[in-house]
Amino acid sequence: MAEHIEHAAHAHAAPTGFIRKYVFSLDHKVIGIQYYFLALASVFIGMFLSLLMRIHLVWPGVSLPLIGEIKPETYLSLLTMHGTFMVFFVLTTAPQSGFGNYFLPIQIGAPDMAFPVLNMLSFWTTFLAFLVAIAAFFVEGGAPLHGWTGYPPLSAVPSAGPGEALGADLWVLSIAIFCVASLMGALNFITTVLDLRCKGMSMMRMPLTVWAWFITAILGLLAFGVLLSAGILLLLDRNLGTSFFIPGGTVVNGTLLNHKGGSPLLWQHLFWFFGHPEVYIAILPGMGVASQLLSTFSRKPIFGYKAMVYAIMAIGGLGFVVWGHHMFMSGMSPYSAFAFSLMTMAIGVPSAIKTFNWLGTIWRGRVHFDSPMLFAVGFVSLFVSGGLSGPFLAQPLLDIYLHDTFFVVAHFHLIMGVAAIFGIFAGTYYWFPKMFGRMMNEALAQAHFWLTLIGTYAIFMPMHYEGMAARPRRYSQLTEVGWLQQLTGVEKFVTYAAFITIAAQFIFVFNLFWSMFKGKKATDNPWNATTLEWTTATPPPHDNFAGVTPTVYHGPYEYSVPGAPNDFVMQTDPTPHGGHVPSEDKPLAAE
Ligand code: HEM
Ligand SMILES: [Cu+2]
Repeated sequence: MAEHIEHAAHAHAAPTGFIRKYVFSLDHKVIGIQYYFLALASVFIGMFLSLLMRIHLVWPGVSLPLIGEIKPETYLSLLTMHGTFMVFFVLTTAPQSGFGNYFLPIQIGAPDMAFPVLNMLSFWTTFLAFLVAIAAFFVEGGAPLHGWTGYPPLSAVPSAGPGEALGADLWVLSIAIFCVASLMGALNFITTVLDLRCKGMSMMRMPLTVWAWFITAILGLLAFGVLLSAGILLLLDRNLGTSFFIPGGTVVNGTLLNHKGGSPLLWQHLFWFFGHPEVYIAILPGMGVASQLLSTFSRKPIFGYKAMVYAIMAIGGLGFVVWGHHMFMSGMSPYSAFAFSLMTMAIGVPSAIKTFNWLGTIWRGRVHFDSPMLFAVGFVSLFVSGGLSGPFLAQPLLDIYLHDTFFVVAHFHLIMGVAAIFGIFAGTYYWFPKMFGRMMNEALAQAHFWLTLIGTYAIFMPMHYEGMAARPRRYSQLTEVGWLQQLTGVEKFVTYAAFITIAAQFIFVFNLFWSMFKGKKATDNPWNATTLEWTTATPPPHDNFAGVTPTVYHGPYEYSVPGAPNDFVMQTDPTPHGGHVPSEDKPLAAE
């Protein structure tokens, strides 16, 4: 009875009409799927823009059907919007707001998010930000040139170039709206984890996915507030004549601007105070998914659960004190540079703890290489490959040479871009049966995995060498530059690899939609996993557990427990099982 009252306080009646059910829905599961599809649309926009860039880099004069010739300024617009869509609308949206929305409440045994209306608002606000960003393509001058980092004075002065007038206003506006939406989402996630855990779900029994979403939400709450303020100041500089970021004496196209006293460096500090935590906002949920899957598909408890929790916290915390490593070239004092360098390398410690614990988890496990597991292993591989170049870039002396070269492009695509995308794929193949009630086609999934893994390495590995050969980034046309002639072959190779990798993504999309309607029917727990989403129906009912609040008796990763009847013990299993219990919690205390 008490459970029912508690339950009713957070529940809302199942809606009936199409609009309330699928459009302005309050159901966290529908909202999660909406975020997912927004990210899917964005990733195709982002990929398309990257393909245009790759084509232009090797055949600068070619005229494309419908698009025509790509001018140098168009290249910079493509670049800006590629980075913007990928970072904000894909990597911030799918792993956290998409999967987090759908599975966080279920994994902690809650009927919904703490604030369902706020949740709906945060999705539609994100959608508005998406529309405003798209609009930037279609206004006079087109999309802005200033890159996803929006450095002033270029981003602050409307006359600084095509795309820097209305296009740039729309860009800043879009980012600001996105920040508001993310702040709402972060509040909701944090409150839900703190307040809505079911009986027995102590913090130290939460799946690592929940930990990752929780810490990511805290990072978001701190980081997006700063970017929002910076964005508002930038809008003021652009439209109301203030001078936060524009220094006195700035001359643009022969005209002396009427601004004084501002500092472009102020923007860099504010932006990167957001920007570095942002890369963790993108990657932490993927780490959660990888931990969950490596344990499930190795049929072994996660190695060092508590160490994994503390490592996520440490990465999150240290993430706020390293932003200066993006600014070694800004003329900062060598003492500050040394401090930022030291702090950056300190992040290597919790990152290595996570990596070794992942390896410890699969070590001597009975590993099943189903597609979710392949992508989880791919995630670890990309995270390590991208991570190894980090300590090089963290050395101010080396960074002075490598900064703004393709070495950096290689580094961040591997560790943040593609690793996080692999986390999204892993989550999709793993949770699709629960979300849509059917299995995805495994043969197509395996083909998708191998093509994507080999393809991304083929695209991004050679970029390290290009960077070391001093090929600068954010330049539209370098085919005529003497010392870069020797790279023409590598450049072509990368572009062909991009063609193949992007083509492989159509296998994924086909599989996604085909399986929704034609896939094999899924059971409630197709992977024999232990966490709460696998205890409920497939797909879950409107209030997740059909009116019964679950009670949790076990940690999240009790696989191959000696004496237990199966090789997995569900978190809700009330029966005692003999032998040693690997969870760090006492087995049968439901608190
Ligand atoms: C199909 C895979 C991809 C290809 C072929 C690709 C290609 C490129 C290229 C050619 C550039 C421009 C480099 C330059 O001239 O400086 C770039 C920049 C960038 N990409 Fe990607 N990319 C891909 C996927 C991604 C993903 C998944 C992300 C997610 C984080 C991402 C984020 C970025 C960012 C943030 C920039 C920098 C934009 C800027 O400098 O303002 N990319 N990418
Ligand atoms: Cu950083």
